[in-house]
Amino acid sequence: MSLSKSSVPSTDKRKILVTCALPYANGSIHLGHLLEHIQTDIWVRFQRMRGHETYFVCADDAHGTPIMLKAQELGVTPEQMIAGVREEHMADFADFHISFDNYHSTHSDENKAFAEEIYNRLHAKGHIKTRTISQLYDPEKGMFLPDRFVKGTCPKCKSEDQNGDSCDNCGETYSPTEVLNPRSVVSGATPVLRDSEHYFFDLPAFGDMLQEWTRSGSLQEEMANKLAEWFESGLQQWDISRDAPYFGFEIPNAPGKYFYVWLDAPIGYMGSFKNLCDKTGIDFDAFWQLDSEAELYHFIGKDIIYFHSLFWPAMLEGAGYRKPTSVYAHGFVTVNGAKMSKSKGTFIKGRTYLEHLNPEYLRYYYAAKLTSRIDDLDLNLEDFAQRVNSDLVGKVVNIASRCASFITKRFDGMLSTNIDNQALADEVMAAGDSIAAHYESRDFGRGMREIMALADKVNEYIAIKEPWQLVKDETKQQEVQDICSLGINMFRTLMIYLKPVLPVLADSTAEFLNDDLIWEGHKTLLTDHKINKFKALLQRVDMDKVNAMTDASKENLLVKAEDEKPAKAKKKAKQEKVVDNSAALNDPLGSDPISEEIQFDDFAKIDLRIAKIINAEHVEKADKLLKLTLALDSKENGETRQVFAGIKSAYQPEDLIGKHTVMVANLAPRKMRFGMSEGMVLAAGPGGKDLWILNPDDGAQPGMRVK
Ligand code: NOT
Ligand code: ZN
Repeated sequence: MSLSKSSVPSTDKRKILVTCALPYANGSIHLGHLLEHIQTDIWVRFQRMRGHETYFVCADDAHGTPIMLKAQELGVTPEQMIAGVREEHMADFADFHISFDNYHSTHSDENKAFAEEIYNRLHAKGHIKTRTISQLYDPEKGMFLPDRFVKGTCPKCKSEDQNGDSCDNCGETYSPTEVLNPRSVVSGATPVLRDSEHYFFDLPAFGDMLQEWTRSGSLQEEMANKLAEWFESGLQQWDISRDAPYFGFEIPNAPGKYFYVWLDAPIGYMGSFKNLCDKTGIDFDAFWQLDSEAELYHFIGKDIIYFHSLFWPAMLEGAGYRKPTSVYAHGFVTVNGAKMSKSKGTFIKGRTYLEHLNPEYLRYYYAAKLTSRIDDLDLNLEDFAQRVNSDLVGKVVNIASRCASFITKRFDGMLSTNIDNQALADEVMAAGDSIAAHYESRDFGRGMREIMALADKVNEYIAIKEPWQLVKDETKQQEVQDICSLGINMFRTLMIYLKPVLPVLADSTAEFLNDDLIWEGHKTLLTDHKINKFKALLQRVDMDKVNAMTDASKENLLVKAEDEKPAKAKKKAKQEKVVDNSAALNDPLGSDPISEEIQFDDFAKIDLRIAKIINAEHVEKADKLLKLTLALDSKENGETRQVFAGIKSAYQPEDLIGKHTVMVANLAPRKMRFGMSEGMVLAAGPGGKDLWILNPDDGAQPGMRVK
């Protein structure tokens, strides 16, 4: 199918289904996700404005080992965790004005039904193979370990504490079985090799079909090139099963085997759309059946091209469904020229952004820099402020603010019947087709430049005419009304063009102009038409707020060095932490009534347990500290920890023995002047003599998780 649809007149009604990649249900939405969601939303809003039947669906990607383990860590069920995260994601997207028709979850009945159906069809056609493979297994936790859950010494440079699949120090990539002194990140146990039968999808059987699909002209050039490379190096069978325990869907007739998260993730597009169809009566089959005339587009990041351009079309083909019309990949977001960094405060969560800045600034900045290619996009924060201020406030909104007050005060809000400069009006109105073509081809940057060039012309026209001078001359009143009316009209046309990018500004403009800013409106002018009183439409970006946002995003200044050279830097950060935390320990309650805000993620990392104080002693030369021995469970000879706690002002050691306390069980051990401290004790109260920990009869049992 050809994609040069820009020539298709907007009256030729298309059926279009659009998706964004599904965010994982165990992390927050950040500015990287938002590039994709904003890009897609702009495209979708444009299509809707042009009158096409367009649906935009997404979902949380809820399955897999990391999500299962994270829920365990939090002491909640995976279902509870993914429900909470989905709420958070939906609120973030809504606040960036992402206009989904549906936001579902891959852990849904619809998705289960489609995953089973597609698998069964592939199986029936002989596209599923089984084979026994050997993998690292955590004997303590009783589970197979994905690569990223194995750590150990790099087989090449011998640097310690490296990931199971690659070394941060020398860059070598390897298989987790090659790692020296491997250990499970989950339990710390030494993994063992264990055999298990796995299910594979026979991707090579679809080689010819995929090559043809790639050549159909519907893919970005860079993507087609990437695919050509993959074809050349040969397609491999794809491992689609994982052994229990796994959070996902069990494979039909394969007890204890689950679909790998990436199998049911793309199927989640269908699941979310089906859920929408069932709620609204849209015809699902019209979009997914083999001979469907509807268009299907997936917007994704460049890191997941393989899944969407090989596995996914092959699965659809094998199961008798239509294939995507196209897959559109974008690059990554960098901030100030570098990878987003937690220590620099440039790993910015959507929510943190929203707490400081207007979402439409970001929508515009991304639009202004987006192309149809897969290049990375740099969010340079100075440039961001400057560009938004100069284009949106200085050029576009400025037209309205220069003209509106004359119309309101002198002409009772009426736009004149006369067009002062037809040539200018024609030029601005005629640009609609070319701007539409840029939207259609996702060349938003070119579209924005064209709009701003028109705004410059309109501003020039107003500057030359100087209505603020003419107004002083009683004989020139009609001229003033004509000039300002044309200005207001041109502002309206530009806002029609910008509406897919700036839906809220467009709404307030619509209210100001008594006009609904439909796309076709760009071909007409408002004459003899009443407008409302002008109110400030958009504030300038304040650089102080931008800085406040990056400050709020700085996770921990002490780990600053981490971005530079991982292995060494981490050690340095640990040493610094010793100094920092011992101070906190001596003053366990701190003096600040409100401490620095942390995100849910930070909180989720803290493992709080009830521990029993089995011994407590004075520490020589320490005036605030007691040395405690804590039992982490009620077993004889169970795990114990030595912790120095600053609670001497409230308790004699002998009074503490036998009492219970809440402790942070996963705090990295810190070397203190008096010895190692292997955790932190939590007590409540204003300090001094008034500090409380738990009595054994408070009901909490050692080992219990708190939260
Ligand atoms: N959760 C994945 C990610 O990389 C995206 C899944 C997109 C859906 O964040 N699927 N496919 N194919
Ligand atoms: Zn190495």
